[in-house]
This record gives sequence, structure tokens and C-alpha cells, in this order.
Amino acid sequence: MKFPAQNKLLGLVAALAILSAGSAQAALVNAGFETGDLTSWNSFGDSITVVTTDPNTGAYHADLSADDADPNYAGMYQDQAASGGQLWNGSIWARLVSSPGGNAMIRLKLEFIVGGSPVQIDDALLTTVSGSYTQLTVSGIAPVGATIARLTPVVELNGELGSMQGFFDDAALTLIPEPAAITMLAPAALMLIRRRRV
Ligand SMILES: [Ca+2]
Repeated sequence: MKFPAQNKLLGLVAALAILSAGSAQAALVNAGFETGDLTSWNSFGDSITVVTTDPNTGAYHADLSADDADPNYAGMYQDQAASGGQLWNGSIWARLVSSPGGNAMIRLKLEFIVGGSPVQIDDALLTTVSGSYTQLTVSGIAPVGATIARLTPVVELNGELGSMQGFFDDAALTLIPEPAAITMLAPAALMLIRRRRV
């Protein structure tokens, strides 16, 4: 072999490309509701629509409303294939439009499906009515046996009387490549690049 270092470098670059391709697969579909409907989202509870009133970006956003008649909440979720031990980050831009206060809130949940049941690993709350959007972020490691990562934004009255409304836009649910793999590969690749420049 005339250029063994170069071959090793190509191998490392290929390995890094595979890692980044793995995270790219995790992009949510219709994350900003720009189809104008709930394509790729599953909805539950009171009222979930896609409207043009006040998007965070683009032309559309999701409008979730709940009242104090059962079930007192409205939510939606989108899934990605996952496995135990993976680190996932989730986020969404949210705006609490109206609320009776108290325990009423917007909640963003990061859940994993384990043995057919959702297990909540992290959540982020928004309780303040505002005229502008705030980004909510969640993060967590998939439990052993997890098969699905689930991002679930919800408006919840939690026993308060009256009604509430929340806007949502620009969601993300991303598999983070294993830090161990990156920290092992990156210095080796840099060393080989430096060696080639000598
Ligand atoms: Ca949008």
C-alpha cells in the first residue's frame, strides 16, 4: 500500500458520514405544518386544527384548544423508530394564546414506547400567556426495550375551569449520534489529516 494513512482516513470519513446519515433519518415529516393539514401527525383530545392565524415560520401552524368538558386536553404526536440507549432531542415552538391559569399549561413530552406503552422521559412546560412564540426543548435516553421515540405537544387544563388555546410550529425530534463514537473517531481523523500535510 502506497497511501495507507489516506485509506484509513477515507474509512473514518465514511464512518462519520454513516453516523450523520443516521441522525438525518430522524427528521420529522410536516414539522412546520406547511402541508396545511395534520399529515404525519396523530391527534387526540379536544380540538386540533392547522390554520394561518399566526405561524412561527411559513404559512401554517397547529392550533390546539381544550375546554373543561371531558377530556380536558388536546394533543398530537409523531414517532420515529428508536432503540434502547439512544439519545434523542426534541423541540417545538409554542405560544400559549389563552389560559384560565392555575394548573393549565402547554406541555411538550418526550416519550418512548416500551412493550407497547408510552414512557415519559422528559417534559417542558409553558404556563404564561404570550403574544410571541417560545421554543420548548426536551432530551432523554431511550430506555432498554424502547422501539419508538415520540414527541407529544399537548394543551392541558389539568382540572382548571374554562378553556385554553395554544399555537405550535416547527417541531423537531432528532437522534443524537453516540458521543463516544464521535470522540473516538474525530481525533484519529484529525491526526491523519495533519500527518498527510507534513
Ligand atoms: Ca409553519
